[in-house]
Amino acid sequence: MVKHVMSATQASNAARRVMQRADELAEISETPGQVTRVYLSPEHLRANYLVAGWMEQIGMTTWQDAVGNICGRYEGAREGAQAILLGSHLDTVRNAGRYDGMLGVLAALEVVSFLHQHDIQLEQAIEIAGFGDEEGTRFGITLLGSRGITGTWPDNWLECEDAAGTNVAQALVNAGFDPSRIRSAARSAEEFSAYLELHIEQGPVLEQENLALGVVTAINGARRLKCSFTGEAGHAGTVPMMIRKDALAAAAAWITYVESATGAYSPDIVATVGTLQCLPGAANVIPGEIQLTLDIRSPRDSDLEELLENLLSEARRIGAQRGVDFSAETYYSIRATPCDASLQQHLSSAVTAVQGRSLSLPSGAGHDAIAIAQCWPVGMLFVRCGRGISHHPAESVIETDVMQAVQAYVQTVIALALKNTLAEFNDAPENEALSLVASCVAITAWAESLVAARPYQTVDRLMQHAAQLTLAWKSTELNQALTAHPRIGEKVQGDGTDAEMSKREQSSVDTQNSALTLALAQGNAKYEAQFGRVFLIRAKGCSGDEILSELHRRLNHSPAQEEFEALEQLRQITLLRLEGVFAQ
Ligand code: 2AL
Repeated sequence: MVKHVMSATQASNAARRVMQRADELAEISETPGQVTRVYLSPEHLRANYLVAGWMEQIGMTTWQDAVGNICGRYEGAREGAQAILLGSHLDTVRNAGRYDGMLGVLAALEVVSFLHQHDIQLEQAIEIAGFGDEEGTRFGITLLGSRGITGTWPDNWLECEDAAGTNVAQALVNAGFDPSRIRSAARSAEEFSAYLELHIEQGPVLEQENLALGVVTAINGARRLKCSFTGEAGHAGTVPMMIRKDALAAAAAWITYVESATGAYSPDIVATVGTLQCLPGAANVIPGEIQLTLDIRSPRDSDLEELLENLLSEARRIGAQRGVDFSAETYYSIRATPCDASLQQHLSSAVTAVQGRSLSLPSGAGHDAIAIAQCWPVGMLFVRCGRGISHHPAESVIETDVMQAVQAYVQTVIALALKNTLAEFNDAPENEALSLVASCVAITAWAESLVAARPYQTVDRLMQHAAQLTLAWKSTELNQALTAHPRIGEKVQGDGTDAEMSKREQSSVDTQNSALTLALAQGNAKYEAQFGRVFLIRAKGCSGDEILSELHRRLNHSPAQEEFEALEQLRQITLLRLEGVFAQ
């Protein structure tokens, strides 16, 4: 059975590559010595080009979509399979750090690199998106990349202007895109089963807990309110204390209440009075009016609403006690984005396996996952960053944390992408069960016997029975099976599952080495003249030269010896393919 765990050495190599690539991406900036990369800029396109190159090195097909996201696909065991989408963004704030967004894209590349290196094709495909805009640095509107994929760009976005007066439509044209085609970036619901995003925490919780990784429960919902306390201004020297209507004293009482009540409510809800203006603002005048803002955030909308109601009624109570009016108006509101429970569970078990325990925490910052959650279940993995600093050149992560992050990411993706194929095989109607194993070998009777003996308790039992059945094969079965095995060294034709499998198995002879191709063609011709059928060998894992020398060795066989050998090779190819179908 294929072993799908990333070793410490593999993870360490992957983490080193992630750090190097983050440095390489950081060089692509509009301001030398700083990192600033904004949507639809020449730097955005250069970053896309660089990332596409990395995607192609690990067997992904790539494309830049109609809103400027760079996308790659690593095919599953069946072409056109539903995919798990991994992603984050490649744009930055001005004078940014080098990990916010980029770390998620680079770690996703390491997940696919691991699959590619080990020739693992999962039940589901893996796609990676490097989103073009999450931060909203250029146009003041955010999540343009991820909302391109969900197809939810509001109509008026094309008219939004940057500081130089260039609108989104013109910027698209300048960067080589067609504003009338942005809808074509949208993906349909069935294309993805889930979205995962790895991101730096951008806060201090993991560092305090001395942990490299955490699992996000939800991206906080938020409200911002403009509040005012209106009392009565008066002479600071003449108005006695007992009859004052001091707006600042009321506000001060309320601010301390906001702090204590929020702290007591629950550990993951936060509220902040971040601005305060005192009118008329003179040393010798009793404050008549206070304008302030309240920012409140929670991973649960219901908690946010309950606490907010409590805070506002306390403000009114304090005001009433002091003869001061209180009013509040919401000017910004976003609902919480809960992460999918099952994705959280998958992430938590991978994190526990890697670092001994898992910690769940909400995200205080916004992410592409907010947009994606409108269409697909989302899960997020947080990586510790130094002192919680982000949106700043001092943003940092450590390589050993990235190592653990990549290990947990690989484990999660593989667990998600491997459906329980045995259960599916046991329960499927006969024709579906047949088609699941049909591509292993073109011997219908074998597949029928395998299906007839269902259910199997374990994959091992299924493999044992399948192997047993192959022992009955004779020359009739061999000749039947050969129809599905292209000659070694010839370009594999067709696009069915068996053709795909042959192509992968024979990848070592799919080469520009014309001497090898010629020698194989000559050997094949000789073999066919001698034995009357195509030369068959279990090609997976063999180099082109090894295959050629086996071909020459087997030309010395007697017909009976060679039939025995060819049947043995056919058994091996079949069982290897079957193992691939039921890999877990
Ligand atoms: C093949 C094939 O399709 N897969 C494999 O391992 N060998 N074909 C062949 N002629 O040996």
